[in-house]
Amino acid sequence: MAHHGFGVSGDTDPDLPLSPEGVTYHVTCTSEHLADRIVLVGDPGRVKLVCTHLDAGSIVYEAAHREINVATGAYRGVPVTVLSTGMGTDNVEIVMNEVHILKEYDTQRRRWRTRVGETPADELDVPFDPSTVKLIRVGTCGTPNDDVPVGCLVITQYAVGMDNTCQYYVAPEVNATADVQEVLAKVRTTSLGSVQIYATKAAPAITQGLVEACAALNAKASAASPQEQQPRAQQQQQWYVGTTCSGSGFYGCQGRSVGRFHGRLTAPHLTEELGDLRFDVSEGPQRIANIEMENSALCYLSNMLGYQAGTVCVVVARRTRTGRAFASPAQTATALSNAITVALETLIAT
Ligand code: R1P
Ligand code: URA
Repeated sequence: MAHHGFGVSGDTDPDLPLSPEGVTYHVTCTSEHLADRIVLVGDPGRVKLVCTHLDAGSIVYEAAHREINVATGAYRGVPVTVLSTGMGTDNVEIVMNEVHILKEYDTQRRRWRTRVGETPADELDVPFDPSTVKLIRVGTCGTPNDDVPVGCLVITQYAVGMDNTCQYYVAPEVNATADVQEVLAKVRTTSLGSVQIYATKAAPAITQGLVEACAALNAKASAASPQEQQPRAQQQQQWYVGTTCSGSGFYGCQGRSVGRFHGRLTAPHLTEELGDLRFDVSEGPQRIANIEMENSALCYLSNMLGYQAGTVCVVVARRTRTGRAFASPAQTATALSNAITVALETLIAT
């Protein structure tokens, strides 16, 4: 396990906290150990689970600090880093800033790298292509959508931030498009009109890659001979593409009123209102598919940086007008294993 060297030399920049060895303050690794392809998970314990899907014996680096566990190995020979964010968009903000530092700050020369299309500072300055950074979140979520059962995988196309984390960053360009404005305007018609909200979009290539990987997973399961005992994780997997809402909490922020909080929420009918929305975007009619706690900041900040990001989540809670259910541990485990497979396949295909 790696450890911090902070405070050793006493010359750490408080606005760019890097140890003398180039280790960032929260994500405990150097640039060398952060692959371009990154799987993000909320639960720190899920890092080990994702690692079981990587090539045997491929883990070259592991570290842990607070809720952020890091492991770097390979999937089908391609380097991949698995990183936990912990719960919430505020943690994603920390991770995204430190991924940005590790990818684009030259710690030896103490300067930011130029990007492709910009004039290099000198012959040692190799221009960086931000689109090579690909991040896919593999999470769990609830759904307000009566078309979506528990155990289904939700693939994000549009993103709504019900948190305020990104109000501190100037909006990425995609947010000004008619499609994203359509999503935002409709969501503002709900109780969220009194809360600061924002909308953005996942990287289209990641959304498409996840859809194709789900189709390939099911084709592989269908092709297996009936006599062949199919592992549970290879049975047909349902998936759904839609808009993901991210809350800054799990309970009142997602319309759950518990005990003495009952009757004291500003948006008590949030799930019904979100479940009723219909968007008219370029890809066709679209609905809110799920509610979780990290995707909005991942997509917003990645769009600002030119990185490609998206999310696939297992639906564990169904809270719709027509039904309520919670997934069994077995349903969750099967779908999570499939979500990890489709995320890894997408990362190496795009
Ligand atoms: C809440 O239980 C947590 O689960 C979901 C939410 O986004 C939140 O982080 O995602 P993860 O399973 O990735 O943590
Ligand atoms: N995670 C969430 O954030 N919400 C749910 O309802 C389930 C999982």
